[in-house]
Amino acid sequence: MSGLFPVLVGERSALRFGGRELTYGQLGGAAGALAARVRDAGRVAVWATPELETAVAVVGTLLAGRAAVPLNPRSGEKELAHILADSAPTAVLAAPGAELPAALAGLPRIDVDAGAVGPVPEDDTTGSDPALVVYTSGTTGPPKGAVIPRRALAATLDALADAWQWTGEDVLVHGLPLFHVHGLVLGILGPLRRGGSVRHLGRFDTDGVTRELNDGATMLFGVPTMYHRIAEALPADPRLAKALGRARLLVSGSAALPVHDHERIAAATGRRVVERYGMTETLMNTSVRADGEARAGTVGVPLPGVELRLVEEDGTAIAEYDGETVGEIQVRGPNLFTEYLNRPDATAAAFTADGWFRTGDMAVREPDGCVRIVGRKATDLIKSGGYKIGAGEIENALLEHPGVREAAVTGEPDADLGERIVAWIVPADPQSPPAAGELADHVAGRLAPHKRPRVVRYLDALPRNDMGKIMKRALGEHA
Ligand code: MCA
Ligand code: AMP
Repeated sequence: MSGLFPVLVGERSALRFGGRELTYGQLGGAAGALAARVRDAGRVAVWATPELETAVAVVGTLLAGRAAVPLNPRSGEKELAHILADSAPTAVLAAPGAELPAALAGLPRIDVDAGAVGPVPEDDTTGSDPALVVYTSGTTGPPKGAVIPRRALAATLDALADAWQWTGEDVLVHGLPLFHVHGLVLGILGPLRRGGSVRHLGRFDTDGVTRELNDGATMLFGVPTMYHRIAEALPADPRLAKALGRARLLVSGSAALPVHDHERIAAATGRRVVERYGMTETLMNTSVRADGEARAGTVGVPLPGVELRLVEEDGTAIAEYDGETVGEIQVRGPNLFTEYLNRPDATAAAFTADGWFRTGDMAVREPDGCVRIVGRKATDLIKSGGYKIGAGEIENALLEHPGVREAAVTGEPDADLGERIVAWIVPADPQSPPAAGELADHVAGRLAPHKRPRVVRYLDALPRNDMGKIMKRALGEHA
């Protein structure tokens, strides 16, 4: 392999975070210097704040042939303890001055120096070597570490370059977090592999999008919540409409973008949002192509190199492209992860005997081959703000609160977040149930703020079937 980043020299802008910027030459120097410091490390954790240093840390780790474990800097103590015990990093890379929680105190800390200068090492790692371990929620239990090999990064980014006519001339703007595939792999490593530029907003807001698209940015990546907020802001903000109208490509992913938001954005800006479909374990599977017809409500066609099929409950593949027959999406290809770290059972369960990965997403194929996602197999997975959240891990956290006797967690439709997390609580003492805000803080502090319940409903008992299993569908009737 010629290396993941072919162009780490020259004066062209590689990364801009607010007022701080690195050219390709400077990025090569800083990442090269860091690579020399982590060459003998095992896996390294990266304290993934939305800053220049996170990008330098990940690029330097990859140049050294090591694997990076991005950490959500808002992770609560329980989540962080699990990730550290499971991934066993030998050091943590962080921006100088970043305050690290006590859970990280036992690890050697390496401050990332974005101004350092070192030689860019030869890239002698192979395609199957691990590049990233990204933690992702399942329906129950703590998150699992998806081990993403180097070849998957190259394969997915090159396939997207083909689908989106993505080149080194493109300037990407985004405000996504850097501890998931969307913001880190597509949003940072993507432009760097192409030799293009990325401007990160620090945090998403429509003013930042307007400013950057008016100042030469050509592409925007976001989750549906961000496009929903754009659609809401457009009627009162003609500058935003004009800026979006200038963009070459607006891309949405991580969850379904409602057709209503597609339509409002198209009507106000003349631009159609392109949807792509991916997953932490598979990176990107399908996309609407830049040279194809934009179609609201579909996620486009399989990317080059990705094999995709729809499968019935009994394992039979669906041959019809009839827009009606629903099956589970299964995929195969160089874009896939290799395993869940320390979880051979979960890895085995995720694949069919003949090597297809079971996504758990349900879809139909349109007559023109486009994939339309219609739902998910597991009702215990919630997509809120583009984050995948397992009901089980929140229930476990809630049950650790002394005021909670029983807990069940569901997702409810939400115009902004797609789904909002609802906690159904049987209080230990019905006379003084724990307040909703207290339970939200409890979950935010143990897991992560985006996993906190947005609504809490109190019940005398949870509806259960004869086997004692909670009937989540019946909970809706109590709303
Ligand atoms: C609020 N906050 C709290 C609490 N309440 N903190 C501690 N305890 C509390 N009780 C803080 C939050 O941390 C946050 O801080 C701020 O208050 C607002 O919180 P929240 O309301 O949750 O944020 P939001 O405005 O609703 O966020 C919307 C969002 C966000 C910006 C769209 O959901 C987001 O960034 N989503 C992106 C998800 C993503 O990247 N998914 C990719 C995974 P502060 O604002 O300072 O942070 S999927 C993937 O990778 C696959 C491969 C794919 O296909 O893409
Ligand atoms: P994650 O595990 O956080 O990487 O999220 C992956 C999941 O996000 C997929 O299995 C889908 O359910 C969902 N997803 C990603 N992109 C899209 C999209 N464009 N439309 C609908 N769902 C999506």
